[in-house]
Amino acid sequence: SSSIGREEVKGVEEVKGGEDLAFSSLESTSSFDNVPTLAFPSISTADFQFDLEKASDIIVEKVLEFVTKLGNARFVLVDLSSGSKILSLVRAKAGEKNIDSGKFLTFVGDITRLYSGGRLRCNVVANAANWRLKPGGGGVNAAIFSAAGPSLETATMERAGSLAPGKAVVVPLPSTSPLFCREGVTHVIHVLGPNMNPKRPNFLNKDYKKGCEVLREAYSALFEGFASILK
Ligand code: AR6
Repeated sequence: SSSIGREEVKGVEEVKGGEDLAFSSLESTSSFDNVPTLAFPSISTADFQFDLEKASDIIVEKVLEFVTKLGNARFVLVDLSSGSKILSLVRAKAGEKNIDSGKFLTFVGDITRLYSGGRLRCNVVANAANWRLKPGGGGVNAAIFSAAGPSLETATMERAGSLAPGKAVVVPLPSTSPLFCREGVTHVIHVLGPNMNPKRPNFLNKDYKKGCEVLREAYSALFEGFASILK
């Protein structure tokens, strides 16, 4: 809805981070802050080298499935740069499918600074994790573990010691974590996507039949994890 200053692109809204847009007006739309919102990165499409066209199809398919299942919850696909190819592919495909633009948005910004840097409240954040569920390794995993502080690693290890491809684990964030106090994130959901990078474990060696299966499974596990928090 243009009344709250967001840009509509074929039914899907792209909201840019930073302070230069009229996005702060969202704060004053009363019910908005309380809408359960999952922010998620595009799983597997950077370090794990998954094909962007195939990944964008799967993201749109899975969001479509869960947007209807989850009632008033919102889904936000996040990437760092406004030139993000995955964001534009997903926006175009979501527009074609007429996904409710109030329930699915794309957002340009750092997923660890959605509220402080972009005035976007997301109570749940997904992480494109590694199988050891350990900090570091670059990408969004390194950013989330670093922004959340050491308590995320402790809380994660209490829930799971490792993760198989296609699986997700929901981790309640201790209220002392900066990601909780500063950004309002109450849960991190770690997801392990399919890996097409020969230098990483569980390499699928161009097997996109298996790869697509595992990516679908990963998004289902992620969105079901989000649903379990809402209950
Ligand atoms: N905020 C928002 N999006 C981000 C951020 C951020 N701070 N950082 C990266 N992205 P990747 P993968 C986007 O490589 O392909 C790690 O080493 C990025 O542009 O983080 O699943 C883990 O330890 C891309 O669109 O995840 C694993 O070993 C998306 O997040 C491995 O990488 C995912 O990119 C997982 O690789």
